[in-house]
This record gives sequence, structure tokens and C-alpha cells, in this order.
Amino acid sequence: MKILVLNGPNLNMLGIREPEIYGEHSYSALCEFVEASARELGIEAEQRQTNHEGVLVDLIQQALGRFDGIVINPGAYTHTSIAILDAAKAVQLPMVEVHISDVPAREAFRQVSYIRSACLKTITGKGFDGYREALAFLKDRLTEKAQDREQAPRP
Ligand code: CA2
Repeated sequence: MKILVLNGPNLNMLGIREPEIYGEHSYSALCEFVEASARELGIEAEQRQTNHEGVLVDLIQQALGRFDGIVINPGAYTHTSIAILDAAKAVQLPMVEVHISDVPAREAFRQVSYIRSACLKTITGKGFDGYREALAFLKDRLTEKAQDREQAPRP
């Protein structure tokens, strides 16, 4: 089972500023945490970070046929990007939205999420643990789906 973990703009700045909102750990610590979580769950995770909206669109499109699901933290593009939503809807891969901070408790302009309608679940305010929860959720969903397919009567 192969999951693509996508992080959007400024997430490479983790640990450098605003530790009261995003914690003290760096982006490379997040990558190590995600890698360890995937290993524990017995799945494969490939991680990418970009500051560019079009690159996120490309990475989502290129996931089709290569990955079984996507964990995405689109950063500030969560609140603005119809292009990323359209890419997610186009590939129709099971997707989970993750935010490190407690977005519902923050500014009004962060209360819109375009990507949410293409996601099976949104996890917010759990720090790095949210990524592990997202991986575990996708693993359960994909395992259930595979079992359903095995049990379905053949035509
Ligand atoms: O809570 C999240 O994970 C966010 O997706 C993070 C985004 C923010 O725009 C979303 O509303 C919620 C910001 C990415 C991190 O930005 C940093 C800025 C300064 C220092 C460290 C990180």
C-alpha cells in the first residue's frame, strides 16, 4: 500500500517561526515522524513539499496509478485553491486533509477549506500526530475496500 504525503507552502518553515502555533519541530522532523509512522503501520509513504500551487496540482495528477491514497496539508492553499480541489476530484484517490494547527480556532479567513469536499476526513489541531492518524485511517479504508472486493460474488 503506497500513500503520497503532500505538504504545501511554508511547511518547510516549521520550527523556525510561530512555535506556539505549529510547534517546535522542523519539517525534516515531520518527515522522519511520517516515515516512522508508515513503517509501524506497514505501509509505504512518499513525501513531497512544495511552495507552488501548480506543483501541488501536478503531484496530485501524477499520483493516479502510482499511489493508493493521498494525505494532504495544502497550507494556505487550503483556503484559496479551486485548482487543487479540481485535481483531487479528477484523480478520485482516497484523500485525507491534515492541519497541524487548530484551524477552527483561528482567523475567519482560514475557516474555508476548498479541499475538504474531496476528502474522506479532515484532521486538525493534532500536530504531527494528525499525519499518523491520517495514514492509519487510509490504511483501514483501503484494507476494507480490498476485502469487500475479495468477498463480492463474481458475475
Ligand atoms: O495548520 C496547518 O497545518 C496549516 O495548513 C498551516 C498553514 C496555514 O496557512 C493553514 O491555515 C493551516 C501554514 C503553513 C506553515 O506556516 C509557517 C509559517 C511560519 C513558520 C512556520 C510555519
